[in-house]
Amino acid sequence: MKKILILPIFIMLFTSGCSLSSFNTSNLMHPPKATGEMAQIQALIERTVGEDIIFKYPQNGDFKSAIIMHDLDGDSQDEAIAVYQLASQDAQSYIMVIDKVGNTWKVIKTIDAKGVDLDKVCFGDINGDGIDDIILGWSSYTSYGKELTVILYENGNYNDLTPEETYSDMLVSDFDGDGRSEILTLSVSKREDTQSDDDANKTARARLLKLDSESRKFKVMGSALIDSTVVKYTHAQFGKIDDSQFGAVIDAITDKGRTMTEIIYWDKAANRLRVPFYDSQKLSSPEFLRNSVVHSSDINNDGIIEVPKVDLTDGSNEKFTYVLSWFRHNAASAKNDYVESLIMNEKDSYIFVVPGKWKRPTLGDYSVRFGYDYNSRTLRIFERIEHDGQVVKNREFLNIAVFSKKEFDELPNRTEYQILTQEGNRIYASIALVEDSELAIPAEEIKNNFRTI
Ligand SMILES: [Ca+2]
Ligand SMILES: [Ca+2]
Ligand SMILES: [Ca+2]
Repeated sequence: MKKILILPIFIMLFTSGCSLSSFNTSNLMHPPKATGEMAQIQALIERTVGEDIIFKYPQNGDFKSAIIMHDLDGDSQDEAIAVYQLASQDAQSYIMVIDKVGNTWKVIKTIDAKGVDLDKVCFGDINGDGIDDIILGWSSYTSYGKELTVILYENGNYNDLTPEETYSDMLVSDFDGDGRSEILTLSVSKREDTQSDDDANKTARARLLKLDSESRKFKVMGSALIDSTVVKYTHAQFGKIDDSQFGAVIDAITDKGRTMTEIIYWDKAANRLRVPFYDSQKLSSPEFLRNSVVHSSDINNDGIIEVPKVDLTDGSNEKFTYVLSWFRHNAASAKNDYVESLIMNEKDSYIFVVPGKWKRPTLGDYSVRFGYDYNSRTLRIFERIEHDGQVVKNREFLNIAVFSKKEFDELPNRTEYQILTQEGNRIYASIALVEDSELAIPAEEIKNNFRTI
């Protein structure tokens, strides 16, 4: 069953890596001509403010269109928000809220925007009335200075508030479980921009902002240092991090071009924001640092987000053959629990899901080590078994290799191999090297866990 779940998800991850980058570079400035309701809304905007306008498309986030539809007043019908600039004006954009009254779209409110270009639009119930409010983030020329506008729907009016905080990336969700959404802001280190390496510029910070209904101001509910080597947050999601804790799982790129993951959650009992991977000595969170762009994801569909770790196989190079392992963070124990792993062999184009039996600790203390031999294109699998602290076995017990048909036919011991699959002139085969391995798995399982990519 595991195999069926993990293989498609894994392939999806890799292909989505490619499609993501092509999506980012696609030119969003030329949308398809609006039709239906969209055309009516666009016509209304142009009738109201003139045709010479520049629509603002959010550069990041889930909503990337010029006119965003969302139920803003709780009537179960979508209203529309549009951000635009008048071609005749510099450095001023406007936010327009449009509602369908009867059969006709009407402009309900126009607000002077805080910024010119849109970074991100999010929705969340900031004031706790059960209706989503609008959170807009504005682009900035610095990587940390993006400003926020929050538009609340109150007593039939749309009122805008401006939190004082700026951000590099943000996430809107109910972090403390009180039914109201908070805004998590992430700010990268200012070191790059200011060229100043003092403490204030060196560190990066996460802040959790909550609306105080009395003062109508956003208060910093919690604040914590986060990895200071991050230059860009690439993938922020909110969800379950273990059986009982919700939190943000954020993948990011470091100044060395590596991928890392930060987990940030609200610890209700301690009343504070927690960043479990952060190492205050290193000013970074190296726990899940990796060279491959693999994002955190609920890899096994159990509703909990797993975080990937990438280990080289011995003698290999990450670009070709590596072990991709998934962990879930356990907030109570502050440990990372192993979930699944697989071998990714990009050189020979296959993946091999590490059998459940090789998970520790089912047979006492053992570990499985993977090596890759370039010349023979062989994945070498070693077992190391300890009993009572003594190494009792340490040996190579299984190989997976790829051959041309001719090479395979000429193998003196080819009858000892099990053919996993044959593609064109390529034969993928496995061979058990010892007969009494405690880690031996049935030939059928090897075949099931193997897949070419
Ligand atoms: Ca609300
Ligand atoms: Ca909340
Ligand atoms: Ca999961």
